[in-house]
Amino acid sequence: MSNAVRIHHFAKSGHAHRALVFAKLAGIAHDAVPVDLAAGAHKSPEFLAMNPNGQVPVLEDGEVVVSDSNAILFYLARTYAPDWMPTDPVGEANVQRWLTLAAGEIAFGTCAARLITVFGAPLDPEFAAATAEKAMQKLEHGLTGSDWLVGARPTIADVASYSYTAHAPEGNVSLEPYPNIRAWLARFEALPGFEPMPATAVGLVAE
Ligand SMILES: N[C@@H](CCC(=O)N[C@@H](CS)C(=O)NCC(=O)O)C(=O)O
Repeated sequence: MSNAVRIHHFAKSGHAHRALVFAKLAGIAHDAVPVDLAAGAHKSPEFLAMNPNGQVPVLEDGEVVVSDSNAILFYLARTYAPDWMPTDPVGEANVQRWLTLAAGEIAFGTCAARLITVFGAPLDPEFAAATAEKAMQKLEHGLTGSDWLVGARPTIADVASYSYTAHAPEGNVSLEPYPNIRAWLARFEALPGFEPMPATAVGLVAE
């Protein structure tokens, strides 16, 4: 039997990409299990038994089941990749600050803007654009004078913030005004093991 963790994902989900790209960057053996969102597979009884919220990503590690992308990053780092998560209280608190941004302004701004343009989601485009701009400004400021969001090496703070920020232009959120973010994205993409989320403009089609 395989010792690999299983990551249930959808190829065009930035939340799922967070979990997958982390497994790749950290060299964690994993099987990527596609979930056909277009067919409603994420609302099946089997899937809801793993995640009652009916959302990807979900991680299975033997008997352990973890849903929510940031929770998955935390679990994987603590279990298999300790270098990616500081253990001192200040470092850990700083990582948490960025996970909050990823679950806040990035999700409701940068991600939402892309949900509107790519998937036709019935969300408020003005709110999404304004919230995305707040996310961008916080990242740009946080990367002033430093290569990574927390400390001198990449952590799960960078992983959680990467996917939707890299794909912000798909939601008509320009990266042009943010040189620190653009340099950080390039640095992240140069890490060994990095694999991108597929670029998309065609909607909710499983790959
Ligand atoms: N807070 C969750 C959000 C996950 C999420 O929004 N997943 C989306 C794909 S990006 C999804 O599964 N949407 C289907 C649905 O909500 O019905 C996380 O971080 O994992």
